[in-house]
Amino acid sequence: MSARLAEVELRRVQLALVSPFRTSFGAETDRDVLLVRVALEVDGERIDGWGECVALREPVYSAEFVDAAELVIDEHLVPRLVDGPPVSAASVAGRLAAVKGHPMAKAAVEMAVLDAELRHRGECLARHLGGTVDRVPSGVSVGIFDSIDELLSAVQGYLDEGYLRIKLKIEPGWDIEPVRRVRELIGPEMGLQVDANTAYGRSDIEHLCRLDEFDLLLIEQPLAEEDIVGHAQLARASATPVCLDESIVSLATAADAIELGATQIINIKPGRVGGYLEARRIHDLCVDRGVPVWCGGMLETGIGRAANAALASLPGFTLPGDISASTRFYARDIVTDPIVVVDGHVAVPTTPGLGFELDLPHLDTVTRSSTLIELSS
Ligand code: SMG
Ligand code: MG
Repeated sequence: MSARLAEVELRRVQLALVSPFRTSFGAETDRDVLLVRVALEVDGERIDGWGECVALREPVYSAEFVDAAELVIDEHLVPRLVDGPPVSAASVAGRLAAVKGHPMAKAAVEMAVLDAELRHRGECLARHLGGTVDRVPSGVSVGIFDSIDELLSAVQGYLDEGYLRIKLKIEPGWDIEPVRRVRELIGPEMGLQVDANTAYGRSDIEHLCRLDEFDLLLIEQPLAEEDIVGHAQLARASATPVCLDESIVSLATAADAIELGATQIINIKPGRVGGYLEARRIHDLCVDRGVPVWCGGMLETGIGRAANAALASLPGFTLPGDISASTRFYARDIVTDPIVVVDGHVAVPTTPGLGFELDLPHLDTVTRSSTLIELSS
């Protein structure tokens, strides 16, 4: 296949969340999403593909943020794909490698090219990546509340919706007691895990070991992104498996963290590692090393969630992912076939491309800006 980049559009979409989502780094009340549309010209035919950038409005989860992602795509990434050899999804990462960092921006571009390429070939993402199941178990991520009663009522609602695993956001002052009470509510069998989004330090290791009594599946990213040694210390001290999220930004960081004993499970987020193809390489490495993985979430719309469900159908994804229903965050999605949870599972999309169709009239109503990038070539 010999494809040329014929057009690139950057769209900013604003979606209100059905309720605020509070983590140790702040509260999200709406999502400012950057979408990338590419038109590929293949054998005289034009085919559109869409990608979703998972960067948040502010650089509080990681260094990236959505304004910066839009700028870097416009001024530094797209120009590198215009001149030179034909464009293919497999070659995007290599062609963008001279630009340091910005994995979420790079991932969005690669995703759009991949979507167009797969649509052209009539192939779905799950098959392209090597997925082996037609549905994946669904977990839900539950934010921090003002009171334990509010937390328990939210968790009860998610149990009623059939989620198979609960993840609680924690921070200093909101950890042992909320976890104890939720464990009491959900019983000993239900999967439960916690995510601190870097809110603790090495001096908290003893305190974090108190979570051992709740039989958690894992503790996610308690310490700073850079603190690989601290996570290894915690992993030695605690019975709860340590799982890295923010620290894993590439195949190489994953390999190092495993070797150093800093992560016993890995949360794979395609945006954080530069795309779905790097995500698959991390999956393959983890299978090889016997490290379980699961698919994280960044409050994606139906575009990113469809692709995440496809990724999670690979055999190494042995733990439920943060692939909750569209209605967990959004009253109305921008796709015609939003993710739903049935018997605790999400269906793996089988349609060509990433596995979604856009609700274009609705997308237009939530679009705040749209820019066509000048392709000089
Ligand atoms: O997409 O269902 C989702 C949210 C999952 O908790 C989630 N994501 O650190 O894993 C994480 C967070 C990052 C985003 S918080 C605004
Ligand atoms: Mg996390």
